[in-house]
Amino acid sequence: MINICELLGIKYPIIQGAMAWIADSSLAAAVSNGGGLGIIAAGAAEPEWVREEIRKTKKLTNKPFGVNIMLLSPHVDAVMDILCEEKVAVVTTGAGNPGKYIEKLKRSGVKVIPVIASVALAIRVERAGADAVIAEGSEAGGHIGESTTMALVPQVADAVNIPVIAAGGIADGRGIAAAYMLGAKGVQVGTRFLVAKECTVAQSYKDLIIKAKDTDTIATGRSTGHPVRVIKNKLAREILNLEKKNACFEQIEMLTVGKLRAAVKDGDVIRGSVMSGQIAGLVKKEQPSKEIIEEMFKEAEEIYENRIDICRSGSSAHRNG
Ligand code: TUI
Repeated sequence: MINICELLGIKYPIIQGAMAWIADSSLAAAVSNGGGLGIIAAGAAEPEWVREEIRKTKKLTNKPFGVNIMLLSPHVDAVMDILCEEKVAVVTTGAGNPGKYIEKLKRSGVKVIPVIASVALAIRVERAGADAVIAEGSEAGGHIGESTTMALVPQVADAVNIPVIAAGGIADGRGIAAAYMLGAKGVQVGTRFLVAKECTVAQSYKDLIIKAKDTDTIATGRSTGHPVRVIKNKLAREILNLEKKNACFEQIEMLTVGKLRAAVKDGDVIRGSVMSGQIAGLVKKEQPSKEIIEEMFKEAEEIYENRIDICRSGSSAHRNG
């Protein structure tokens, strides 16, 4: 099976998570320059914004980078055309099945790596020609599926013959090592890059992530069929209250319109939507992207070198220990 670093032309098998409104040319270029695969998050942005960010990134790095398309965006078709025209190295997709776009992307020389939250979708996108899949567990921030990373990754790894990249709950070397033990060949990391020096999100957003503890995130929107993991703030509590009262889809949607932008751009971390993974409690300081990547892989390698024998009393591993 092809190695992720060879497939993508990168030094470390790490992809930066796509964070809508947040991951722009500044972060994408820094991650790619640091040896990972930087990603511009197209989210639901206007197509011309995406083209501009691609061109800015090309000026900031000569390394490969990618663009993530959120498939619920009203601009998907136009953004797909731009990605083919600009010959972006890699496209990751989220929040849907990218099947109908895969052939065109591949014909334009673009590698396609869908983010999936189930075995069924992993199999479908492999058949449609995906180069790899990102198996994202529900520990992740933003729009999530039902399965945890621990349960999803090995099941996807058994079901497909393309490389599986683990996502959700990974923010240090232990997370990387664990992902590999589950059958992953690479990792996607979002929450830790939120606090990267080159991440342009509002400082109050970064501060909230750094302050967060293990139990500070919650999934809102389960009742609408679009669960989203966020930091528990005033907005999250209001949404959860509405859901408890069985409010209709429109009422809940109305409360969330423009709220991610409010948190990311205006720094309103009380009434805005502060998307974050459960691993925020492990994220302690702002650092350059390159340092984050190097630190994570150094930790993972140390774990590998000093690997602890998994032993039960009387096993040979224990006796030799
Ligand atoms: O897409 C993400 N994370 C995101 S997208 C986003 S923007 C947004 N904001 C509010 C509501 C909705 C989106 C913020 N975070 N991660 C990848 C991901 N994809 N997680 C889960 C899925 C997913 C879920 C269901 C993919 C496919 C799917 O079903 C498709 C099918 O047809 O089976």
